[in-house]
Amino acid sequence: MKAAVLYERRKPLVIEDLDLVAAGPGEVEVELIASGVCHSDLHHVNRDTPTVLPVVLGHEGAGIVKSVGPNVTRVRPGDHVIIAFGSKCGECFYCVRGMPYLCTPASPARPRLSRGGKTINQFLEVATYAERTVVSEKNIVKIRDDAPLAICSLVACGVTTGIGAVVNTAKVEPGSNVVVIGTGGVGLNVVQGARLAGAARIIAVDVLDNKLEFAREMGATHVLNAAKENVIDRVKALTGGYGADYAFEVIGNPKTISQAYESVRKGGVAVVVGVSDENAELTFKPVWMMRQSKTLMGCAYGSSRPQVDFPRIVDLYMEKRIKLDELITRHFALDEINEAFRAMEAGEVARGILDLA
Ligand code: PAD
Ligand code: ZN
Repeated sequence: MKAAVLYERRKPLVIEDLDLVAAGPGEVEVELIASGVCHSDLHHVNRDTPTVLPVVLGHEGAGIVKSVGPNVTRVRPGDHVIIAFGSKCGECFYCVRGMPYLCTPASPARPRLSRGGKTINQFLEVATYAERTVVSEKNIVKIRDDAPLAICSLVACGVTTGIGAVVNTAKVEPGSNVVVIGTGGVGLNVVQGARLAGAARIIAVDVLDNKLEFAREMGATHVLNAAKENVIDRVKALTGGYGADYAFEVIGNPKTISQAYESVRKGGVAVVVGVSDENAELTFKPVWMMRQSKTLMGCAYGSSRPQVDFPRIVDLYMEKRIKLDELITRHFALDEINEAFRAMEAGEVARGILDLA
């Protein structure tokens, strides 16, 4: 089966035929229908990270169950599924506390991909830039048959992370003032999460006007172009001089993390969603943290529990309470993955999606 392999950092992915194991005990083979293209994948191309190469990237996938290994009870062939990324062992310190987004498994997943007998790693144990994948049953979330499967692939990362940051991590209350810094594929979902939570003002910040247009469509009440305006001054002016109740950083840059922290009022909460460079450092004066009683929090995977959150998010979409179609600006074939990365980096798309079927 075909997949997109990263052999070398800062080099294009290579489309190759790989060998995929048959689903073993507790594993499920999925015929992938689509995979969203997330900036987290591109970070591993552009940056030096702990991810071991060669690797098949992609972690925002949905598809149809092709076969199941022994002892699989959650799904059967033909089921429509969204694949949750990262290990989800269900047994570790974090999983048993309801925090599968921090899962720290006792043992790693077995190698499932190879070429000429040499192992190729699966990014985040899922590797969705491929025609098929084999993953643990625990990563598989069955969804309703009437939901459009390709569009629902975005629920596997961007939508769940963005909405989850608002609803699960920060627990934004109705009437809050919210700032979202960086309104790309994930930030746009923070915007719609804030709308869902009943935020009064949703202030979208980006450096590209087309992203700010997308943000308006997803529910932003105000937009700021950080390349042209002073973000902190404008946020204060829009919030009675106080600052926002909540700010979300959805880029992964210490400068914009500081901006998020500065944008919130005394007692406010700044949430870091963006993934910064491995060696990036943040400096700030902690005395103000005390004086202003501010909170700075991290947010992995929208603090989500995929088995609970994915079906809920799909229901919200099917009831037209959230928008997913509008997030998809362009479709690409698997062998256009490098072009999809270029379009994302250039800021041309809200979200790009690979059609894999
Ligand atoms: P994206 O490229 O679609 O969006 C990033 C946005 O930030 C773009 O619209 C840019 O124009 C904008 N931007 C860049 N610099 C600035 C700036 N200085 N001021 C304002 N806006 C700016 O990426 P994405 O939405 O796919 O991902 C965003 C980040 O979130 C990225 O770091 C990714 O790795 C991270 C992420 N985190 C999780 C998680 O679990 N926490 C999950 C998924 C993605
Ligand atoms: Zn992602």
